Amino acid sequence: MSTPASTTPKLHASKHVAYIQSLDIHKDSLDYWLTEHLRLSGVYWGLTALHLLHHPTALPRAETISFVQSCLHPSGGFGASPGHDAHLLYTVSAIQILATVDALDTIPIATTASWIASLQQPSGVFFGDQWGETDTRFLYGALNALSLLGRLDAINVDAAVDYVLRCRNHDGGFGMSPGAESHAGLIFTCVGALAIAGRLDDLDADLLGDWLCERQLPNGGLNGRPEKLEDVCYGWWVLSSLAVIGRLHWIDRDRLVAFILKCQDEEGGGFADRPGNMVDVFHTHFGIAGLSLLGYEGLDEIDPVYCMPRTVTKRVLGK
Ligand code: 3PZ
Ligand code: ZN
Repeated sequence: MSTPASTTPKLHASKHVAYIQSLDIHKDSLDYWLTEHLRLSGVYWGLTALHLLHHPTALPRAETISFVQSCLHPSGGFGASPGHDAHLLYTVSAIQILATVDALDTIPIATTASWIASLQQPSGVFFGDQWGETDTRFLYGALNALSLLGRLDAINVDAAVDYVLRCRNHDGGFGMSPGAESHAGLIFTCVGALAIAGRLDDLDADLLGDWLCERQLPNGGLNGRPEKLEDVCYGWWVLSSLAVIGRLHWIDRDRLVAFILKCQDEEGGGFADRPGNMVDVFHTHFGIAGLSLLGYEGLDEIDPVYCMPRTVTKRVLGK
């Protein structure tokens, strides 16, 4: 017998708020130091989840801003923690955090925008840092951050779009570079980049939508590519891409909601990648973001392109 209403747990919102707050309080714990290399992104994941849960001030705003400031380099880029090298991924997190708490005016916008722009290559793609690894994650991050700063004019947007379109495959998906296998996380970056550039018309939405829908497995969860296991974070990459191309209704909403809710730790709070595993702030953020996109009651609305609260992107971008 299948009766989802009786077997699906509720969202334990206050447990998740307490879990995220606890990450910031136990600064002497081992976990805190293990995540030092991704701290600034961790703050973005935690803060965004708290906003969606209607607890925007559960992390103190002034401390959040001064932590972001402490990760700033003279170059204009940001590192994961104070003293770490600047990298595009953490620079994007810094800008997303400051946009969310309405404090973009606390950083040298022109310097940061030129640092990001300096990472663009003639092919249109971006390096993540001065060491020269490229992929579409960095390209999406650059467009995301520069659009929030109002400085898309600092880069060659058409070249970036051309590069994204070269990463498209015959199955309708996208890979990390031209010719690479389709992967849901990279599809999110390519679809997001095209959305920010205003070039979604260049997509075959039906073909891509079919590939994305095929990611749903019998237990309701979504995987990132064929033959792989389901994972809460892939729920987000697939779902947000479907939302951006206007095909969110193509997946089985109720079964995905049930899968995500089963990944909660009902006692300690937080979400894991799949039921029964250890929770972390990354999957907590993407679990709540996925539920928000699915219209789960009591959550603030998320912007599928920026993965930030819709109220924030409306305020910053004016749309
Ligand atoms: C996780 N990173 O490279 S990571 C990340 N993964 O920094 C953060 N789903 O071992 C946390 N897997 C947990 N807190 C996992 C971020 C990865 C994604 C790994 C993962 C997620 C399944 C195996 C890459 C945006 C930014 C970065 C990524 C994706 C999207 C890890 C392993 C890798 C990483 C961190 C911890 C626990 C948390
Ligand atoms: Zn995951």
